[in-house]
Amino acid sequence: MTETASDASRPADTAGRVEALKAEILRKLTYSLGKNASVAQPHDWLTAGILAARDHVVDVWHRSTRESYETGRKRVYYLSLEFLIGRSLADALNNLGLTGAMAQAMRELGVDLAAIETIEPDAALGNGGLGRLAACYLEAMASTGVPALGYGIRYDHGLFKQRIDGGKQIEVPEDWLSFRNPWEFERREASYKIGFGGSLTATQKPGEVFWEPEETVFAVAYDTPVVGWRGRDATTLRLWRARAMHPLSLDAFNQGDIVGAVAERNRAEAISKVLYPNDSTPAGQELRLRQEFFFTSASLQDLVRRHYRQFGRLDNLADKVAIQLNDTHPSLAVAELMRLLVDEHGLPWEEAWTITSATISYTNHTLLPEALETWPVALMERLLPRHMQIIFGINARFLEEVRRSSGGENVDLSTISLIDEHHGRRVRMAHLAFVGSHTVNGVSALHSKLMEQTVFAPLHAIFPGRITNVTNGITPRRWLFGANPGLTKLLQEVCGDDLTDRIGNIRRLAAHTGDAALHQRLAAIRRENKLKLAKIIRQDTGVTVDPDALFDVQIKRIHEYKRQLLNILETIALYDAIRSEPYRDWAPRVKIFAGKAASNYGTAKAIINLINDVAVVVNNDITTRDRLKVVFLPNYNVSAAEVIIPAADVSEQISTAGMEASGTGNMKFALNGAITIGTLDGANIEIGERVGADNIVIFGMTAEEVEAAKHNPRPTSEVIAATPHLEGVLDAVASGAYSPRERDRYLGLVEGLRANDWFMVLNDFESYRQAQRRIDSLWADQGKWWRMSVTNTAHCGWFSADRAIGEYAERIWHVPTSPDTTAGG
Ligand code: 4GP
Repeated sequence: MTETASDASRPADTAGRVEALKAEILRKLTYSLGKNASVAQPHDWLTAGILAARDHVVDVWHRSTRESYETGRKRVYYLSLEFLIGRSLADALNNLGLTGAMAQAMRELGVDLAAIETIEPDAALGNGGLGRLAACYLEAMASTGVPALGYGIRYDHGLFKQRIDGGKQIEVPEDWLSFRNPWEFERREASYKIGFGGSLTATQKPGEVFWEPEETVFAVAYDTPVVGWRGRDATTLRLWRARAMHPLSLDAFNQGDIVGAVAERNRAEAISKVLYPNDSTPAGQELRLRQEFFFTSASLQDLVRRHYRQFGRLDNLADKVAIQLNDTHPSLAVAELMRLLVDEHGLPWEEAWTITSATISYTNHTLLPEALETWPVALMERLLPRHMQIIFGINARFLEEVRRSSGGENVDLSTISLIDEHHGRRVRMAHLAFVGSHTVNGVSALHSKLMEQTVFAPLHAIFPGRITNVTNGITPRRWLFGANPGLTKLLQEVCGDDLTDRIGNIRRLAAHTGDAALHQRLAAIRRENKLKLAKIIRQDTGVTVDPDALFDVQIKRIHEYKRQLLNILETIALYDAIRSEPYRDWAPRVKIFAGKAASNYGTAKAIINLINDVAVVVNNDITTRDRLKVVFLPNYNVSAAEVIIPAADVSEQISTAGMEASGTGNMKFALNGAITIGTLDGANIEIGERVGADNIVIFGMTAEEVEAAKHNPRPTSEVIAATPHLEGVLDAVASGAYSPRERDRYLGLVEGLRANDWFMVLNDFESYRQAQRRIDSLWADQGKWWRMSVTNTAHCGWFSADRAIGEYAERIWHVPTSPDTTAGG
């Protein structure tokens, strides 16, 4: 571990710091862990290091929370069912400016900091983009001085660990809490009752209802401080754990019913047991709804109580509180806030509604129909009777208002109703969130436009101006300064030391686009990063790859719309082409894939299998050995991304246009200097606008063309016949050329494609293949390649999460950010 950006620009009393840290670590080791240095294991050193770092974070945290409390500043509450945090130690040290001192302190104690950092569990309380975005935003709010709390669930088991066995994905439970979590603080006093089921009675007061739940569980808070850049501020991640009211029935136990004695406990604790995989079947749906209500109710009770304690009134809630719903999972917040205001605090409905809709805002992260949540009315009535009643109340008033103001013309009320009557009466959670929010945002310009034109078109017509766009952002602290210290150091040399405070200054790099000496240094840094990745590839897959080959990377959840299938089919075409013309000067390539498939998503799992099967054939073929390698790295997670992204030459962002809401991986790659091969989808478009059309490789159908093709599909046989190489590739896969021991393994996959090219894999194949050949010729001209790479880095500072948070703060939450830290580009 070397000195990082934050250390270097702070000439402090390093020696004194190192001594102090050493003493702190040893103290933690001795008195918190009860260990003597001579017998301490790596995990003991890690915990001692975390506890020592945590003390520094806590100092900042207390100051931040005290300040925001004393000044009565407006706070942001970010509700998210997912926080994909990853490891925290390196990030916290980096932000505190303690990386170098900690490394030195550990070294003097005989410990390698970099090595122990890699045994920190990778906290995976999320499935993918939406969860990682939440984690980036908490850090960015801490870095830009926005007082904030993130609310979520403290799952015992996060996203499963993935093993690859015989080419297939095997899911193994994740266990990040098994050896306690040294970052967190349990808050027994912050414990709330969460009710389910039961009966309703109207009280004397009009509109007020008394709800007597049939079942009650406790939500107990666990707080983790998140420190921002240079340790100026910290935000809080408050995660809820479910506990039973009566953990043990002694009666049952004494009668010998051992299982029955803990039944209530098991049922209650199941709520925070496991992260719910997305793309799931109806099985377990009730548990998912229980999770959603559990964390939403606990969070709202908590923030209302805090507000009331501080201000003694609720009419000013919207002035002091901004609630951001990260997708629809917490959209019961609309009904729960109404319930708290009307039933518990006795506010009249209309006033409660004004406060609710002035406080809440909602971010949409996907337009895929299967991901738009709806819940059966019958289930809601059974599990959350009062909330269902409130939702009916909101709906009735809303529809009445629309009917009145439109004079009954031109509005099909069934399209805007919160209840979908077509599919057995279901509550449309996105509509609930939309109607209950003052602002609704998409996550890229295209996505926000499509929200207006498609899924939300009827609501948009009624509330024009409610939809806005905030293009996603990523924290440069983790994804550039932390993950790529070599590049950061060079960038500081060129753009100035204060680059880390003002990422916008990265544009200064643009003046050096053609500097050959700079190119060489960049190439050397990339090569180092590639060597590091190559080592991991060898360890995890046994495949040896050449760091001088082009590293072509696609890492993300495995999904048909993300089109890993398109990538691997094109890889097969390339493999065939190299074999038929082995004498040609092929650019050596390593195709790197990583990602997890939802456990019940058969097609995604088949795609993983196919990639691995293709890898076996290609990697063992001596004719192509030096030109092409295919690698599937198991167990993709945040830490893996931190190593892979700085080593990438090409970033694959090849979703079917109109289907990837934004993407955030695309931003991380481009900022680190990889060249994007991508469709005109999500934030790719905005990356292209910033770096210029010559510095990104775009291919494929546009969102409009995809839409048109769906309505008027061209027969797939025609597409295949018109596309060179495609028939051969499909035949090879279907006939078992890559699965000789199970020849029909991919028959279904290929037949599916031939039957319906919903994701435009066949339609975009030729365009993608040509784009890849364009990549080949660009790579052949290294001067040009590095000019492109420099241009990407120089113009992607805009994708900083600080810019995104600045936009949320100004346009949605109406809270100030610290002027000296907002970094745009
Ligand atoms: C993801 C979107 O698929 C991705 O395009 C976007 O960048 C990310 O949210 C953050 O906005 N959606 C999810 C999900 O992760 O579960 O719907």
